[in-house]
Amino acid sequence: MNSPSKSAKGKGKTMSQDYDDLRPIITYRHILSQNLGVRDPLRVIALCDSDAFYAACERVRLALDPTVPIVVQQWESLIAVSYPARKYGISRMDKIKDAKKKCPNLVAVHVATYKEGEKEPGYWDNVDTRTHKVSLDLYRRESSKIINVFKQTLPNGEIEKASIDEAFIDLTRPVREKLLERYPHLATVPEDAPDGADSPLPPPPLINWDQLGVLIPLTPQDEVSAQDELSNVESGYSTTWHDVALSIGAELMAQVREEVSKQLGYTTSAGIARNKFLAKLCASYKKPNSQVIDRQSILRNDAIPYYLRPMPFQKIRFLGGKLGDALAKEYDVLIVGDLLTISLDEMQHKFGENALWVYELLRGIDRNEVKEKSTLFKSMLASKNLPKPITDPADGQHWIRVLAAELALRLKDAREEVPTLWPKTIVLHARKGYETSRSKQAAFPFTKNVTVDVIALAGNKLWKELMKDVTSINITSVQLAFTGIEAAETGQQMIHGFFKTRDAQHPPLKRPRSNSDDPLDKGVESETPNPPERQELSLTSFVCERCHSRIALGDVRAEWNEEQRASALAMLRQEHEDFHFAQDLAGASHPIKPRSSKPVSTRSREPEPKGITKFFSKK
Ligand code: DCP
Ligand code: CA
Repeated sequence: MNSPSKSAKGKGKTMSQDYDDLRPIITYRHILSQNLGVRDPLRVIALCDSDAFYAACERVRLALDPTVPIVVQQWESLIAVSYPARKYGISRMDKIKDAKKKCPNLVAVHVATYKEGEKEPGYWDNVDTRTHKVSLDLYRRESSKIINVFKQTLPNGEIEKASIDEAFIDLTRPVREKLLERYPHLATVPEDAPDGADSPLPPPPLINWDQLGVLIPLTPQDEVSAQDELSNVESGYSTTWHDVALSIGAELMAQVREEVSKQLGYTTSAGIARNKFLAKLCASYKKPNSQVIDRQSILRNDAIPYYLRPMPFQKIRFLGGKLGDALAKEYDVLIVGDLLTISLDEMQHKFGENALWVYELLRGIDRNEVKEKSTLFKSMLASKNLPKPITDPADGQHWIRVLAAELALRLKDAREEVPTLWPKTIVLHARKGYETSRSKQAAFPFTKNVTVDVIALAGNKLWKELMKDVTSINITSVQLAFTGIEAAETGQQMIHGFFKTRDAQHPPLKRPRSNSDDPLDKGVESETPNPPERQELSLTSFVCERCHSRIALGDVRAEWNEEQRASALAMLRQEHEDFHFAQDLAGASHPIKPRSSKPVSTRSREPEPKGITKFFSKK
């Protein structure tokens, strides 16, 4: 089934043996299988990424015309630049005053912030990092709305949120349904089929790719003509059933993206290919620095070699960083094509058995599943790096209130989806410089209505304990977190009743450590307890939701400003995510070698990484 068919030629060029799985023979058994796994030869995966996301959220919130040049700033830096603003040469690297020089009628929105005394984040005048705290709540909510449109429009698609503005969509099942609907003759094995269900499908129809998206060319020379199927036919290209599946996937994605645009006002870019790796890669086809937005790119299997080969491999996300460096150094090479000459044995000899996933990635193979991740996170963290350190213990309360407001809002939003959520523990961390932080924690009182006041009260208590017996302080970072957030499950209907009726008839179920009187005021509060995404930019460490380790910057330079630290941390986070990705890939290729999935809290408890995983930061 994996052997290349005779027609495995693109434009008369010999397809190298390196890419030998591009035209698998597809049989009736394949198309009729209910079990659409990662090896399904008709697999179709999309990655959808919102264009200039934070800027688009602010544009929609302000009901501005899409042609208005708008940027989102955080203090003096830009964090998102709309495409009309990019026309003026503005990029994320610019400072706000330079951006305004480039485009005098630029709309600059400062990201919402929390400020003391306010329950909700807002857009205030005179925001100051010394008194305010960034809120990404709007972007999280809009992100959830987009995911919900995906889910409604594609009830049979599997959707995995990949970041605040990206999601993978497994289109295999909805595509299969459409395929059988459109070509009903595929649903029955013909009586004269030589090998019964294992007979290959009849030849596929020609495809009209017009309106379906940007077709990534089969060869560099095809750039211009590739949109036209006729030219492919003339040049000897023969369509495959996988191409048909991709074209149906493209139709579905066009509908989904149209819905997002119609219902919410966001444009998106998508990549459609046979797996996650390729979908993500081709979603940004020609995107950097270009004005092309609101479009989707399609990567046919036969286009994979020509697309991947000339690519500088260190530009590929997972092959950037230390692993890419090591490969480049070891083999003195630059592009994917160069690495194709390295045998699997050789790579495994140098980089360990798990090098198989790199070997396969270079050949456009990725067997990672698209899996919906639980939106439930066990903890919520609000944190602030203090440009002006706290030296008087009495000043801590200002920040506790600000952080409490964020936790209150996030819990409120989370409870919109799961009304019975409650946090078991509240934790306060305070750090001096870049030393290890001190922390105190306590059981969080059971309260129906988790208001800013309730959280601030608990936080202040911890603060006082932390400051007890301390004569001089110099706190540069405070974090307030809920941990052990759980939803009341079956068997606890009383809790449901309690939350629903909002009266005091049912006393709160006995919870360990419950110790407070409820201020039984109105209003059930609630958000998706999203991972602490980019709001943690100003920290020097983060807690990974997957392995529960705290990942800290090893080398924080005193002269770094907030942005430099933020960018170092963002790189560290990316690297750590890549580490997990590498593990997943290794796991997918080598199911016999899973790593312990036990949560670990410190680095020292982790076994030493082997082979390729050592190139990814897990600290
Ligand atoms: N973001 C951020 N800091 C960064 C990178 C991104 O705060 N260093 C935020 C702002 C972005 C959002 O994340 O709007 C999504 O990031 P993308 O890299 O997808 O960038 P955009 O969506 O802004 O632009 P593009 O259209 O190029 O995807
Ligand atoms: Ca984006």
